[in-house]
Amino acid sequence: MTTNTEQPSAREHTLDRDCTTLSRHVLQQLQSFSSEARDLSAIVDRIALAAKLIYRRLSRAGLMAGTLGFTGEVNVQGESVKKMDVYANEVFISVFKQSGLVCRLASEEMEKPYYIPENCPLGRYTLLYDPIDGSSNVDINLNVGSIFSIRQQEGDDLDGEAKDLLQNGRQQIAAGYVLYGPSTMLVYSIGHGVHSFILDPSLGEFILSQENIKIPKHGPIYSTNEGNFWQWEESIRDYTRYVHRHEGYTARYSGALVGDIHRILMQGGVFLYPGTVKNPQGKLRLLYETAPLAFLLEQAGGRASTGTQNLLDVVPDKLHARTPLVIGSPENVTLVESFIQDRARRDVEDSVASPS
Ligand code: P6P
Repeated sequence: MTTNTEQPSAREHTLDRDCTTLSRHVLQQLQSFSSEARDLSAIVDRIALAAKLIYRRLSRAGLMAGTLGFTGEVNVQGESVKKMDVYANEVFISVFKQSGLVCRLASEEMEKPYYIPENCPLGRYTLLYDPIDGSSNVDINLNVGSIFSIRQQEGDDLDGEAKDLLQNGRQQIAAGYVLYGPSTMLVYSIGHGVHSFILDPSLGEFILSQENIKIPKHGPIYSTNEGNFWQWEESIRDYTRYVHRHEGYTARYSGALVGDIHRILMQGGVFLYPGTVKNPQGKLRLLYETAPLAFLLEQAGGRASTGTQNLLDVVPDKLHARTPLVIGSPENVTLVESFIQDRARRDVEDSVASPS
């Protein structure tokens, strides 16, 4: 038997780690058992339940009729909807019913926020999420993810438009993602560092795998869809030409944001999805993609910007607002920004030198 003064045995240490579930970890992070701490712990636990349900479906998707492929619908983003998108979206709604926690859900898949009436009188939290990010990868059995952000409701939202969500990313109280890969991993932060949990299917629990993850200050990876080169601003082309001509860089891009970001978090480097001719504001959505990832990467010592503005300072004008994204190791993000600043300076000098 170990007394408090003795070091726990290896067996007891392993047992304790197996008992460090998400809900317990959140309370440890907050060092509190207040009602707010318990609420946040319960919310993260419900997100974990959603992740388990989505993992279970994904792991059998190829064997279950009616699971893969398209629904034939087009979502508010103008994107063809996958059956898995619909399922995952409904999972997040279902796990918060009868919870008394979350009144509103805002999703990539829903034009308007979804209200859970039985929760609304007292549930003062809003979940913003991308239920399945990178769903184009589902049918070819490559990694996909879910992205989530938690905000507190401000005011009574009497018109049901959830206008209080149109605030910058510093209003987030928690954010994270689930990576459905060789293992299913949940990475989250409630403002006290970044921590990862791995789903142990034999337990049906997410077990602590790494605490206080810190991104390398610089990394070799640049992650972007170079097929958009023809649509990019000249400054982004300048950056791309630079990494093509200098040793020490390697390209990695999966077409699924969560996996690409997780690689950057763990190995260092930069992910960029700049504005394009088709999407001048970029393709990625602020409230449930770029802002939660910016929150997380900043907590890990990284940086996130639009290329010209700190991502967490961006105030959306609508629920599905998009932003360009440059995110990753601080030195790598700064390098990308330097090309944008240089090009802007040269444009000013050119306009002064030869006014039109
Ligand atoms: P592209 C998936 O559709 C997604 O929203 C992100 O997961 C991913 O990073 C990006 O779009 C990929 O976009 O234009 O490179 O196919």
